[in-house]
Amino acid sequence: MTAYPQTPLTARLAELRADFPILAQTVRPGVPLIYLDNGATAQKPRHVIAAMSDYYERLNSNVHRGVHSFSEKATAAYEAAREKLRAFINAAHAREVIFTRNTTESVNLVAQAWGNAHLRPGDEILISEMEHHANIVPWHMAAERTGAIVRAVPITDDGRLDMDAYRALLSSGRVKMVALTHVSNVLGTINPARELAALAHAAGALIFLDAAQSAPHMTIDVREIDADFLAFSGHKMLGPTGIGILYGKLALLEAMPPFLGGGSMIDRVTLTKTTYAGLPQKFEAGTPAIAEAVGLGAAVDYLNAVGLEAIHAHEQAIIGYTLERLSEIAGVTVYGPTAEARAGLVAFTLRGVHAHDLSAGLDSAGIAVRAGHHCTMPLHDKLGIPASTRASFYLYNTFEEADKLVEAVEKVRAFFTR
Ligand code: C6P
Repeated sequence: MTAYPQTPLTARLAELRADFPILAQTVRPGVPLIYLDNGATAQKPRHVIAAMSDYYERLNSNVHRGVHSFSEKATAAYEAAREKLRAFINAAHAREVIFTRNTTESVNLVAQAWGNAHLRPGDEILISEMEHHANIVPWHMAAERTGAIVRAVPITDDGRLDMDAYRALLSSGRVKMVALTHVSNVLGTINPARELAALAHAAGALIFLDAAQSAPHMTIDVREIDADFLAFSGHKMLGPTGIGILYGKLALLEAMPPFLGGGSMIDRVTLTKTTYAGLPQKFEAGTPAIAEAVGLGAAVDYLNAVGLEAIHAHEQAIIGYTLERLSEIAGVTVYGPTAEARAGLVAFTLRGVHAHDLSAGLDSAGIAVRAGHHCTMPLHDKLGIPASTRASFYLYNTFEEADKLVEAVEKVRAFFTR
């Protein structure tokens, strides 16, 4: 039997896995599910599912509207979830935590509300070659509206941000916003958030961090990073779909005009004029995703109970092991940096086999991975490949599953090179 590396979660893994009902499913009779598509969305523990059912069974009402008891209870549950999210990222005020639908909406909120108010022709927005489309397209749209220019920080050959090029781009003196991913959803690269923020600030720019792939897997401290804005999605961190977070520094959010208009975000409306509510309501128009906020709060409780540091260490050990084993397979090319600089995901290609054929082959072994461009077309262009196959791990994944992945890749290779 293989002696696998020990991680802070090894001893609890069976117990943790039992919390996730879907992990007991089979893909087809006799083929257990090996879920390695956590970068796309994570599975949900019973605690999250139960918190949402409980909300609907015992509390359901609209928030911030009624003075009746149930509305007050629902509002308290919704605001308690906001407080959990505040503590999760160590924001100074709960008012700095805005509930959105997902990371994508959070980026759009800032690109529109902040962008329209602050960007002028010739201003520069810095993104990077490793961004997800969610952190590219809203900035392109902002540039189209305002005459600002989007420039991209290149990546190095080993898939890190080119820090010299970043400094050089910042030195134009025209950069108003730096919008970068904290962790790449393809390369797995963990970018040096604090250093990126310090350099942006020294150049007079703000920084927006896309934490979609970091917040679920490592401790985030917005004050330590000194992030101006930071966004992530509930569904990638054991929570439900339909809820995400935008963090923004209080003064910035207060000075921004609203994003969407409607009920709940107003102070007073006449037939000719609207004045707006304070934070966070100003950015939460309409009935919000209440049960989803409660579910996300439960996900935060769960992650805290397991421990973000333990989760990160576990995933780093699995990714290190997987990278080593993948490198034994002829024709496999792995993209991105070495294990120490990356989160628990790996995108790779297999010579002569399209990513979709590879992932179909893996599916027949019960292994769920993602294939395609992963919403990072510019990155795939840069890498010179149309598509890749990505395995992304989470706290409940095992070394045995990593072995099964490697064995299945080897089988697909053998099949295609017969
Ligand atoms: N990446 C993936 O499989 P939403 O869809 O809004 O919840 O998240 C968008 C997003 C933004 N930034 C990064 C770095 C991301 O990875 C994602 C989502 C998924 O890689 C689905 S495309």
